Amino acid sequence: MQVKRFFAPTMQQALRMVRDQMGSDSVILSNRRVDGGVEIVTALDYDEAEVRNQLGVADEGKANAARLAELQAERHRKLEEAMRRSQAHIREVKERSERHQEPISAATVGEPFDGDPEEALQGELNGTGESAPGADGWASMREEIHSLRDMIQQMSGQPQGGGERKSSAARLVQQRLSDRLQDMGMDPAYARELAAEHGQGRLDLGWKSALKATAAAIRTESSDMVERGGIYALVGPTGSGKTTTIGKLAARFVLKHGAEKLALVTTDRYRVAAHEQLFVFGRILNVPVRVVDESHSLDSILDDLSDRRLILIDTAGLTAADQGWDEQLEELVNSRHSVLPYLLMSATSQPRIMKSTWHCYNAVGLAGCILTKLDEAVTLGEVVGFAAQSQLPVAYYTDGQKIPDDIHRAGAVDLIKQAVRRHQALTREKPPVVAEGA
Ligand SMILES: Nc1nc2c(ncn2[C@@H]2O[C@H](COP(=O)(O)OP(=O)(O)OP(=O)(O)O)[C@@H](O)[C@H]2O)c(=O)[nH]1
Ligand SMILES: [Mg+2]
Repeated sequence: MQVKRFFAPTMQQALRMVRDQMGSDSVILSNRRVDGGVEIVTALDYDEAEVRNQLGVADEGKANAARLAELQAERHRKLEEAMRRSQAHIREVKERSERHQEPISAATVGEPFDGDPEEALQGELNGTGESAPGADGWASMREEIHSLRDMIQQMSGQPQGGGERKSSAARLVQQRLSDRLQDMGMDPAYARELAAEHGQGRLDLGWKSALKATAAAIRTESSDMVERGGIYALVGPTGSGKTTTIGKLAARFVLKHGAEKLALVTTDRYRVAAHEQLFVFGRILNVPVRVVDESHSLDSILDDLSDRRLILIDTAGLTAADQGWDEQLEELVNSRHSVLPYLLMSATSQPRIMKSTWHCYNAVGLAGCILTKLDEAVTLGEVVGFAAQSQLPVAYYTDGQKIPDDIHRAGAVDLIKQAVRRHQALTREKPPVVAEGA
């Protein structure tokens, strides 16, 4: 938990400072008029149980939430004041020592110090500081520095030692990290797993480390299927964007290489007017469209199209319960041709739907995936989590209905950056939480 005090001439300015420096997740512990303006005390990662523990107010009856927040703010003000006094004292000793160039009596601060007290303080705060040579006697200065360090720890909410408190602080960071990852849209189990692994220290470092690990787990394709050619079948739930994506890929191919080396195929003979959209694309691009049916097997059609550099196969978005599900997937799996199935995953799906879809289609030997509808998703943690967990190479992502513009090659870091930006935009929209009665 990080507590900070802000001062500004007006409430509006003070609130803006809070939002800029603490983000919108901070809790306002107290606000009051003071000489020359307004003072606000806020806390990031505010934890009521931890505050009760720190203040020794275990009994809920003794302090309700608002009173507790006020007590915590008051404690912070006192700590800041004590710290200011301490710093002034150290500065004063240093100046005196420099002015007189003479030993300062052990009764005050001990032996003269020939190092830089600021450096020593920094070393102490980092836990690396040693006594300066000949500084045995400046015990009171050291004491001051130690108490200053304790105050800084208290103000930043760091644990003061003791295994139990340390582990409860670590648990708190992990909980916060897991919450934030889930807030970003990630699957709860995956978020908890990441938090347990990366939430060992500070929350901000854990957050960066978890995102880095997610980016490292995402596999992406190093070449463009439109460039390398081949036979690709797009599979996935109904409405995931298979036909539209085929339109985008086909248009990209025609723009670069012309229409002669491209063909479109559909295995969807299960639904009324199933092929219409594909035939429209075929007509516009001047590309043949072939339909797999009782008289034309997939293999015979692919034999006919053997001179084509790129063949894109559209499939029907069926569920495992639908008639035709097995038949359609078996055609792909049992083909004599090297058909590479790509799963289309909409970014608007819930993580557990993504997981079950992936398990359903895994049987066809997925070669990769295409992430669709990134423009429609509120958060992108779902889809980046899916890519990281499934480890399916991501070929493209799509972010709109425009053909051929709204399809892009995917980079792992780029996807994570988009997910972070989307999450930040979302949290910016939330106003800071105000503790009741503050
Ligand atoms: N906003 C947005 N809409 C998309 C995107 N991709 C596809 N769509 C739209 O989603 C709807 C469904 O897309 P289709 O391509 O028909 O989906 P499908 O997977 O072929 O669906 P079935 O044929 O029913 O299995 C259409 O209205 C598309 O225009 C995208 O990236 N963003
Ligand atoms: Mg379709």
